Parts: sequence; C-alpha cells; structure tokens
Amino acid sequence: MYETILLEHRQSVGIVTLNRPDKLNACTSTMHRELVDAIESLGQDDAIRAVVLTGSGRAFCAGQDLGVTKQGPIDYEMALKRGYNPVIHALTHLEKPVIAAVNGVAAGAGVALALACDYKVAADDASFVQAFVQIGLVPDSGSTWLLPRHVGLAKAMELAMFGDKLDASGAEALGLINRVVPHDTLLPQALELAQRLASLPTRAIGLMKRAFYDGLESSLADALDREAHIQQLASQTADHQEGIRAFLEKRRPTFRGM
Ligand code: T3D
Repeated sequence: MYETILLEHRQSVGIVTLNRPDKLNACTSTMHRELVDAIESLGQDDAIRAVVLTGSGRAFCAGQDLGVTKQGPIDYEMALKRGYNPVIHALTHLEKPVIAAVNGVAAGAGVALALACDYKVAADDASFVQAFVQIGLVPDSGSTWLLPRHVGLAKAMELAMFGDKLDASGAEALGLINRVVPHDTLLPQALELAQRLASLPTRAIGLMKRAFYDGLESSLADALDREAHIQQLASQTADHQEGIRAFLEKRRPTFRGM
C-alpha cells in the first residue's frame, strides 16, 4: 500500500517501519505524506492502542534525502511546512503512546522523528547525529524545541553546533533516549513495551500526553487548570471505572482503552 514505509498491525500495536534501507531511510516528500497518513490511520483505529516507529536495514533514518538537491533548488520553508512539520505534529498529537525503536544511525531530522516519540529505546549500536551543521543548515523538524527539552540547553547547543555523533549509551546518559538494549533484542523489547502500554488505559495515556506537551508551554496555574479538566475527562472513561473496581476487588484491572 505504501511506497516508502511499511505498516503492520500486531494485535493492538501498530508498527510503522521507515523502508528505504539503501538510502538509510532518508526522508522524501512521499515518505512524509505516507507517515502522516499511517499515523492518522492508527489514531483512528480503536483496536490500536500503541505504536512503534522503527527503520529497516542498518539505519533508523538519515534525515532529509540529500539526493533530492540534485533535482534543483528547494524551497526549504515550504518543504518543512508541508513535509516534516506535519509528521512531527502527527506523532506528538497522536493520543496514543508511540515508541521509537532506534535500530541504527539517526541523523538530522531522523533524530527529531525519534524525539517526537513518547519513549525511545535504542539498539546498543545505534547513534545520533545533529547532522544539520555539517551541511550548513540549522536544526529543524522540531529539533530546536525537542532537543533542549530532552537534554537541556547547554548540551543541545553542543550537539547542534559540533554535529558530533553520539552513541546509544551516551544518548541514554544525556536523557535523549530512555533505554539501550542489545541490537538483536530491539524489536522484541520495543514490542513488549508497546504491548504493555497497549494494555494500560489508552484514553488516560492520550490525555496525559496532551497535558505534558501543553504543560511545557504554560504556567503552573494553567497546568493546574488543565489537569483538573483532563482529570474530569479521564474519570468518565470505562477504564477508570475498571481501575477502581479492580482495586476494591483486589485484582488486576483489565483495561480496554475506552
Ligand atoms: O531539505 C529539506 O527539506 C530541509 C530539511 C532538512 C532535514 C535534515 O534532515 S538535514 C540533514 C540531512 N541528513 C544528513 O546530512 C545526514 C547525511 N548522512 C550522513 O551524515 C551519514 O550518511 C550517516 C551519519 C547518516 C551514516 O554514515 P555511514 O558512514 O554509516 O553511512 P554512509 O556511507 O555515509 O551512507 C551509506 C549510504 O547512504 C550512502 O550511499 P552509497 O554511497 O552507499 O550509495 C549515502 O550516500 C547514503 N545516504 C546517507 N545519508 C543520506 C544518504 N542518501 C541520501 N540522503 C541522506 N541523508
């Protein structure tokens, strides 16, 4: 169905795989369109309660396909507004948990794709490069917002200005990612995490995701108001009723994502 990505449903988990391995899964406008379409379709599918984003072959994503520059001048502002930005928006606004399973090198906008996911697990041989500076560009695709929020301003500036490659354990130590696992176990471990998230109250997780993002840009007073509002929404879900019943009945809850 798609040209540049694969979309698979495994029980209640959607797996999106960037699939241009010969180009290290570098992004094209087709890939942008297909990613937005796939993410939105997973968002609309009630049977899907968690998503994994990964890459095929030896890379996660090498950022923009630089071969495209051979085809003539690029309107970068338009390319970002129509291409990358909607992908980052789709990932961060999907009210379901998204796990990045970083299987190899992530460069430029490829790092931003991982950062826009809610949990990042990387193979022990994965690496992260703010490659923009090496080609005279600035971090984009949300990197100037996402990167300092993960690692702090000083480290974000260092990574962006020098453009040095960071290995997986260094990325974990900085807080860029959550966990490093042996390469061969990456997908099974990412799927296990995703299945675990998919068994939790999906509506509550979606609401907390929205609140965390909104909270990054608001005052404490606004956050307090927002929490009161979304708690009201969460309290109206069947999963909340089930959580309370299970607690009182001293059993494990069975959440259905509703
Ligand atoms: O244009 C806009 O819309 C603006 C948006 C910009 C967003 C951005 O992401 S800008 C940043 C773009 N990305 C880069 O600058 C990264 C370029 N790639 C690299 O720095 C390195 O390839 C890597 C660090 C990612 C991996 O290094 P390594 O040594 O493991 O692999 P390699 O040998 O460099 O690459 C292997 C092949 O993949 C090679 O092709 P070949 O020689 O085997 O035919 C290489 O050309 C190709 N490749 C790697 N990255 C890209 C790519 N082809 C097209 N675009 C790439 N980004």
